[in-house]
Amino acid sequence: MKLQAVLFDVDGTLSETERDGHRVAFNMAFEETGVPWNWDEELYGKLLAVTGGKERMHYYVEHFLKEDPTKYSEQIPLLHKIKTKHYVSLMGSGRIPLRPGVHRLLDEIKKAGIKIAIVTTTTPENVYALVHGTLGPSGMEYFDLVAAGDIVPKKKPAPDIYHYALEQLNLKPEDTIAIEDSENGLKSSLGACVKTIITVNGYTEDQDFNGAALVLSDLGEPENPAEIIGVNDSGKTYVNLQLLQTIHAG
Ligand code: XBP
Ligand code: MG
Repeated sequence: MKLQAVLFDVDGTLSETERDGHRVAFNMAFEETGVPWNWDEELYGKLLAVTGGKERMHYYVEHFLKEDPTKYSEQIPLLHKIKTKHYVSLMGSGRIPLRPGVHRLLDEIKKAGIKIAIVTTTTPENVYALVHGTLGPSGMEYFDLVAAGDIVPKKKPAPDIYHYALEQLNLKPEDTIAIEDSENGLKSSLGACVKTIITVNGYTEDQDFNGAALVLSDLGEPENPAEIIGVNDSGKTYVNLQLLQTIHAG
C-alpha cells in the first residue's frame, strides 16, 4: 500500500514551541490581566500532562491551586484569547526555528506529491503564525490540511483529531504515517490506528513510547545525524521519505 499522507503534530514536533513560546505567552497573559500565576519551566513540564491551553489552565486551577475551576469559567477563555495574541506575536518575530530535518522532509514529501497535514491540539492562528514565522508567507502551501484546536470536542490523547484529519483527507489510517513528540500525541495517533514516529524533546524524553514505529532525538540531517532511541533496523541516521515509506510498508 502506498503512503499517501504524512500527518505532522506541531508543538514539540515541528518546533520546540512549548517552553519558549506557549509558556511565555501564558505568563504574558497572566501578567497583562493581573492574574497572580506564573508558570516556570519545571511546573510547565507537569502542566503538559494536559493538552490544550484552556484545558491546561483548568487543570492547573484544579490540581495545583486546589480550587474549583468553575470559578474561572469566564476568565479562562479570556486569558486564552490574550495568550493566543501574545503567542502569535512571539511567533511573528520568528524566534523559534523549525526542528532539525523538518524543512528538508517537508520539501521531499511535497515534491513526491504526497499529502501533508497538520494534526494538533493548538489553536489554528498559532499554527499559521509558526508556519509563517519559519517557512515564510507562502509556508502554508506545504499543507493540504490543518486539523487543529477546538474543531473536535476531545483533544489528544483522544484520537478524535486524527479521525477528523483522516475523514477530511478521505484516507484510511493505513494510508498515512504520523510524526509526534509526546506520549499524549502517540496515544492519539495510535488510537486512530496510524503508525507513528516519535522525535523526543526535553519535556518528553522520559515518556512511554511503547507502540511507536521509531523513536529518535529528532528527524536529523545527512550531515547532522539523529540519535536513535528505539526500533531502528534501517541503519539510517536521519528520516527521509524513503525511511517513512519503509516504515509505512513494514
Ligand atoms: C500541544 C499543546 C497545546 C499548546 C497550547 O499539543 O498541548 O495545547 O500547549 O495551545 P500538540 P493552545 O503537540 O499535540 O499540538 O493554547 O492554543 O491550546
Ligand atoms: Mg506535540
